[in-house]
Amino acid sequence: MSSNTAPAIEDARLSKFEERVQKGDAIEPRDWMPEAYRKHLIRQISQHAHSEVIGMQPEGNWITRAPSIRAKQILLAKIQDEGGHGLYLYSAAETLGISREEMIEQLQTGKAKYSNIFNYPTLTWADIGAIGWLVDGAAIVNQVSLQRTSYGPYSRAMVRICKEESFHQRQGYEIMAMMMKGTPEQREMAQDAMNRWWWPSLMMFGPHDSDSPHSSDAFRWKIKRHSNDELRTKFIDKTVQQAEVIGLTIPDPELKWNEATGHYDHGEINWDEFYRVIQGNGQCNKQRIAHHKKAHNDGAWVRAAAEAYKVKQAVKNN
Ligand code: FAQ
Repeated sequence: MSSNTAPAIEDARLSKFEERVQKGDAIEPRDWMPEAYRKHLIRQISQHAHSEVIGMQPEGNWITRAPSIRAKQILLAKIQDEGGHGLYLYSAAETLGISREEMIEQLQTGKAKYSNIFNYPTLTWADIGAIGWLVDGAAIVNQVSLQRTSYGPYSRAMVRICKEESFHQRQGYEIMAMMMKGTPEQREMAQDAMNRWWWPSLMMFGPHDSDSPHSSDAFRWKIKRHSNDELRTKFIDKTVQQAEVIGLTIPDPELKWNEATGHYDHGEINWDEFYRVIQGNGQCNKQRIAHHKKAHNDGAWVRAAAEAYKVKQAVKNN
C-alpha cells in the first residue's frame, strides 16, 4: 500500500458513512464510523444511562413513605423501569467499545455528567408526582425524537424506553391531579412541587441552541433530530395545557401564548444555576455520587459471583 492510500481509503469510508447517514440508514456496531462520531455517542449514551440510574435515587427516597400500597407498587415498578433503561443504554454504549467499568468510573470521578434534574431533593410526595409528570414528560419529548437517531442500538433502546416513559408520565400526572382535587394543603403541596421542578425541567433540554457546542456535529450525523430549543418549546406547549386542566399555575409570569409563532413564549432560564448544577455544585450532587459509590461497592460480591459462574460454565463447556 502506498503512503497516500490510507488517507484515500479513510476519505472514501467517511464519504460512504456520511452518505448513509444522509439517506437515513441506521449505523450498526460493526459498521465503519468516524472516531469523533463514536466518541460523541459514547458521551451522550453513557450520560443518558447514568441519568437513568442516578434518577432512581430521588424517587427511591419515597418508596417507604408512599401514601398507599397501590402508590408504592407503582413507584417500585417505575424505579425498576429506570434501572432497566440504564441497562439498555449501558449495553448500547458498550457496542461502541467502552466497558461498563470505564463508564461507572467516569461517573464516579465526575468525568461523565448525568442530567441536571437529579440534583434536586424530593421534599414531599407531590415531588414524586412532579417528577413523573414533568421530568418523565420532558424525557419523553427528547427521547421520542431520539427514536430516529442514526445509531441503531441507541435508536432501538429509545423505542422501548419511550413506551415505558409514557406510563411514568401518566402516573405522575395522576398524582398531581389527585392532589389538586384534595384539601387546600394538598393543593398547596402540588403547587409548591410545580414551582420547584418547572425550571429545572426546562433545563433538561440543555443550553439554548446558540450555546450548545455539540449540536452542529449531532445534526450533521443525525444523532439529534430536533434542537434543544425546539424540544423545550414542544414540552412547554403541551405541559401548559395539562397544568391548566388540573388547576396548577406555571411559575413563570412571562409565559404567554404567541399567536405569530404558534407557541408559548417563556421567561429566561437561570443558566447560572444550570451550569453550577452540572459542574457538580447542585444541592444533591455529592449525596447522589456518594450513594452510587456505596451501592456499587455493596454490590461487588454480586459481580464477583456472576464472574465466577461465567468461568465455571466456560470450564464445563470446554
Ligand atoms: N444535564 O452541547 P450540548 C431521564 C451538558 S432521561 C446535564 O447541548 P448535547 C428519565 C452536555 O452534556 C434524562 N448536562 O450537549 C428519567 C454538554 O456537556 P459535556 C437524561 C447537560 O449532548 C426520568 C454541555 O452541557 N436524558 O432522566 C444537560 O448536544 C425520571 C453542552 O450541551 C438524556 O440524557 C443536562 N440537562 O445535548 C429517569 C437524553 N444538558 O458532555 C429517572 C439524551 C446539556 O460536553 C426518573 N441526551 N448538558 O461535558 C441528549 O439528548 C443530549 O445529550 C442533551 C444535551 C439534549 C441532554
